[in-house]
Amino acid sequence: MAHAQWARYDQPASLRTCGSIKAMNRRQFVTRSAAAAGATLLGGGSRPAAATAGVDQIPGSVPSQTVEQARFPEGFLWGTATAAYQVEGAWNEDGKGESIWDRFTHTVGKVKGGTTGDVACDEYHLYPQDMAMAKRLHQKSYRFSISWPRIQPSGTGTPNAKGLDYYNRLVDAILEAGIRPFCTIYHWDLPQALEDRGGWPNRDLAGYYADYAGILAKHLGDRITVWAPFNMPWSFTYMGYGVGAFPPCRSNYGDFLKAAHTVSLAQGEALRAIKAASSKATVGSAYGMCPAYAKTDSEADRAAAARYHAMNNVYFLEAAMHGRYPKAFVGEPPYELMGFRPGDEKIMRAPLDWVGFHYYTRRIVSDAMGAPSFGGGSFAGTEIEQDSSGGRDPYTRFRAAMPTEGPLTEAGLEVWPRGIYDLVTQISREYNHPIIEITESGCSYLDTPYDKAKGGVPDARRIEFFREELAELSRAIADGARVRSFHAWSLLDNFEWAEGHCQRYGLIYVDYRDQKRTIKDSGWWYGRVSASNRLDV
Ligand code: IFM
Repeated sequence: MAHAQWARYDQPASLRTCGSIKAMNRRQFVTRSAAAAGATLLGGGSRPAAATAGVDQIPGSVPSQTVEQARFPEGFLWGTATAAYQVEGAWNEDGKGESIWDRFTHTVGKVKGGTTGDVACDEYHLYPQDMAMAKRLHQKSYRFSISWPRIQPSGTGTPNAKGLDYYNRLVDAILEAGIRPFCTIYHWDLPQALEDRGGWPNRDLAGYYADYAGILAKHLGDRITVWAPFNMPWSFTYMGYGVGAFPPCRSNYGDFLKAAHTVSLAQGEALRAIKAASSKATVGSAYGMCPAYAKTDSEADRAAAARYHAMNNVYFLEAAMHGRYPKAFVGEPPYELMGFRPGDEKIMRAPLDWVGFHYYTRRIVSDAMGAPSFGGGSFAGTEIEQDSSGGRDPYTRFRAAMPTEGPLTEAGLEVWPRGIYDLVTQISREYNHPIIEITESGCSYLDTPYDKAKGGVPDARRIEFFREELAELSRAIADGARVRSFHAWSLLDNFEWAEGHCQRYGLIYVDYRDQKRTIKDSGWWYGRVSASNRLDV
């Protein structure tokens, strides 16, 4: 069955211009049917914030008193996050090999606007000024990723000294700025040579990946103590192998399951390789998560929401913590399709030292057992699931929709501050109160430098987004969640995957014509928050 996103990607990139998807910058005051549904799920029994607010309040918004009273603990790690392919550029410099994203973006028609990450934010050369800006904004943590093909151009073998040198210099610059370096080992840029050997569905990649992780820990582990093996493993396996929205553009559910299983094995192998190479290492995660709210209070919808949570939120977490997969499927997990072998549970098991996850938006989930056919899922951007009417696949049998009750960002994601409270408290409950790092959260708005604001970037909607969401996070902390950091996505506007330069998530505006950086109003605001641990600044 054809997926909706192909219709868009099949158009030449020149026809898919920035900003044409939807007019999303609106406030929606109309309460829609999902509001009631949102209250029915996720345990805890508390009412959504909107229900406690005044009648005229925007659905999902947080009362200003909660914002004013919010306080974060002394030593809280305020940070930002980026990813190598999205910011570095220098795509073929100093011996770097080709990645699957180089191949994808160099294929006509794949990226909106026809842009590539060849130059991106030129972080490869401009990192000293970017770290100086992070310092100016009182940052305490910087989450960056390493490009595997910069370290091992063909995915295996002797490391490329010039690639290692770059990350040595970067880590030194981060530390000199008084910031904690937080390393994501893999944020989607697989060496093309490994895709040519079968990609993630090939379980040999678990071993190659563990070697790569061990090289990093050996060379950088004297200074980096915080490691996340994979950024959003569900997303890159599903979008790359399950529905083909991302490279390597395969759409086969079996390939997705195999890829996901290799990644679970790789996660476990990598944890052991990192710890063997660096005694200072702590290992956690950077999973993408969306709190799942059952569409109705029916048992079937609640069970579907639980399957969504198992598949999209905790599949890899459960594998690491307990050496098993959670109940994501109707019936037994399709072990054969996954390529699961006896003994794999021991390889997967690698209890994490802390749990990291992102929060952007939420999902409303319903049962699709009665669906006559399966849509196979369809995605735009990195987060938006569209047209789930038929249910996603024949194994999980749920529909997951993104509600539009709250306002939408430019990328079309619903703003729902309460979601972070629900998600953080749920993970805390389910995993015995682990240390939590919020590894990403943010919003795309296209505000630009404005001459009437003396060239500054007045991006009030982003400030509001963070203010309300962080107020909800502070409530979760007050209620006992052991959250020690928050990383805004992103330090800089950057290359937004298949959306190219058409989305801007940064606290710092980047003019891609000359690489000029301008700190947005939200960046200055976030700097004051970082300096004071409060939101009314
Ligand atoms: O830009 C992405 C990032 O790479 C992964 N998480 C979501 C961000 C915004 O879409």
